[in-house]
Amino acid sequence: MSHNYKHPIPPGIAENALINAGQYTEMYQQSVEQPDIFWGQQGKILDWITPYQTVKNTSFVPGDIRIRWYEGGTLNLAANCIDRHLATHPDKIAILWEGDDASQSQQLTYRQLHEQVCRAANMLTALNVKKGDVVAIYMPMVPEAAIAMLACARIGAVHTVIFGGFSPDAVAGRITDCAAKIVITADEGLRAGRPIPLKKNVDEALKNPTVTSAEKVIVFRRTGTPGEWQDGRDLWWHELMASAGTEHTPVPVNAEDPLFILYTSGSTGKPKGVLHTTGGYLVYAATTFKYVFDYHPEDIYWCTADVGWITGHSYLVYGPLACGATTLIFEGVPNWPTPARMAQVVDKHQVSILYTAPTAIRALMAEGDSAIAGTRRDSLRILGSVGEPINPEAWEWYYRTIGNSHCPIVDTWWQTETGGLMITPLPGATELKAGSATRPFFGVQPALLDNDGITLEGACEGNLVITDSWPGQARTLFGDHARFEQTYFSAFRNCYFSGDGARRDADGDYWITGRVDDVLNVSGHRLGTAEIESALVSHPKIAEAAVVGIPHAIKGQAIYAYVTLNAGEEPTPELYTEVRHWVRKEIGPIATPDVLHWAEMLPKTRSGKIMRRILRKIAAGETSGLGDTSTLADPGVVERLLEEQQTIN
Ligand code: 6R9
Repeated sequence: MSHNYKHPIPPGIAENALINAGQYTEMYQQSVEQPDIFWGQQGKILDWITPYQTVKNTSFVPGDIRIRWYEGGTLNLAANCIDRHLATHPDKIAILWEGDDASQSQQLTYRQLHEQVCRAANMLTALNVKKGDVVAIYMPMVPEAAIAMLACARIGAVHTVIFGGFSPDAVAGRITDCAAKIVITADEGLRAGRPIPLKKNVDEALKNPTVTSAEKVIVFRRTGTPGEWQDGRDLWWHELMASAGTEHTPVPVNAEDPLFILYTSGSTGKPKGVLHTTGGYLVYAATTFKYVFDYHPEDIYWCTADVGWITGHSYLVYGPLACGATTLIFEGVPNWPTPARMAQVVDKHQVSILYTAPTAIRALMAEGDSAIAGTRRDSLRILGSVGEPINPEAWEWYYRTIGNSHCPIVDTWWQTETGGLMITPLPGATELKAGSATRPFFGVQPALLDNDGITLEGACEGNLVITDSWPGQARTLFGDHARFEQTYFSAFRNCYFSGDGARRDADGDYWITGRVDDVLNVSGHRLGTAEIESALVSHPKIAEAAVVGIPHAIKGQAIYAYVTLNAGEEPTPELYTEVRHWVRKEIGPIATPDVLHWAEMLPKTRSGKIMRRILRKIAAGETSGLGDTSTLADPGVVERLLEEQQTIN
């Protein structure tokens, strides 16, 4: 089957969808021709305390990068996600929680969520957290993670959620960078039956002398094993919550007041603190949620992303709750205790919209029919994919096996920096092609440029940029607007550069080809090669390191690290294990190199630049097409590396 084969919209979908093909075309046109009118109208998806005066005030001109939406408007995010639904559906389930162990589950209605978030807001206020203060959240996938985020938003505090898989050093770096005053964590997390020592990691992070801002640690009790307790600093969540009041008036904030900072990897240096503000972000999260998942009030929606990533922010918590939906939070992993766990959760909770990642789909596909054993999945209506390009084989399997060939798949391309979905099908409007993210969402103007910045027309492949602002766009990098301009607006004039490459076919559909910079995507997690290299060279025995990605059947990409040892050091099997463990400790398990290649020397140009293009080819086992190696300082080095090429076992 050709990869350009179009799947027609499955029967019954377009008739009942919020947007059909004709409406998409009309609305898209208005959204780009008259953004003020279009987004002015869409802004009404929220309740505003003071109405906005100026819808769009943005510029992508170098030296004047300005991204402001809904200026003059004031609102409260938590009130939009909770309080306003109390009038219409107080007893609807807001959060449905499924534990790692299937015997544990929990339901929180909007009324109950309101009470919890009010208590948590009062708890934070009692600890002297004020509007604009930063709170770090390092939590497992429990409702309290969402409650903590919403409580921050309710009092105008800024949260930074740190993925529970990050190491103490990575936690310390983030807390220091944004000067978080409070850390909210759990004693332990639980995944696939294994405890994750979150509180112990926080203890270790806070021992780091660079961390001076964190005054208190609030500990949610999940397993009952918090480790060492530091009186005066450590406080139990359940004790504070029990003594906090259930009444709380949401604090009005300006549309452009910060909502959260989320650290993400770039091609250079330390992780960047991507800053999102309140009004535009929530309008965008809510509208994209509503239209892209074709949300209907009776839906049960499940996004499998961890709350520590942008998908967890926009589509586990904020988008769905702003729309008054029921969102399922799953603590565990899709293939434990059986490969059919994901399908079982779908049946058990009658999930109608499922949003997951290609890496999970490929892992289940590898299990064959046992991934769906004993399940029906007939509650499903819409499927979604996010995090990395989905290969057509995985797409077809998802469509046929999980979705019983009757659910459209929305393959949503977007990024931490975009706040919400950017290029994606709409269920009732878009014919699908396996592996294509298809068309831009309302207000999104993609373009493909060649390396000289020339706009390419028609069917072509190039660097994916966006030529005008949209409400969900990140406003800056926390504390470093110059780096924001440099990273996203300097490669190509007057547009936002995504760092991705894409192809556009003759129908005008987009196919994302992956990162064109030094960012890896391992199981849907973004990792900078520079970050891993810097962790490697901080090991006392390592002189130099270069990290590249290689194709991997399940993870998408695997991490291949070339390592040069200091003179006199021997590459032993013990050191191999130790170095992998070192990176794990420095960053976290997701960054552990799959392969170490002990290299006597790295190929460099005469000016000393490491030739990554060549290293990528050698790692992938490509012996031909290495291109011009004559500029290398020592051409013989390539031959030697080729002989020692390592494979993943
Ligand atoms: C939402 C999220 C962003 C990078 C992005 C791209 C890749 C995400 C994709 C996709 C192809 C899709 N990516 N969705 N590539 N098709 N549907 O994942 O944010 O963690 O910041 O990663 O992920 O390479 O640039 P983030």
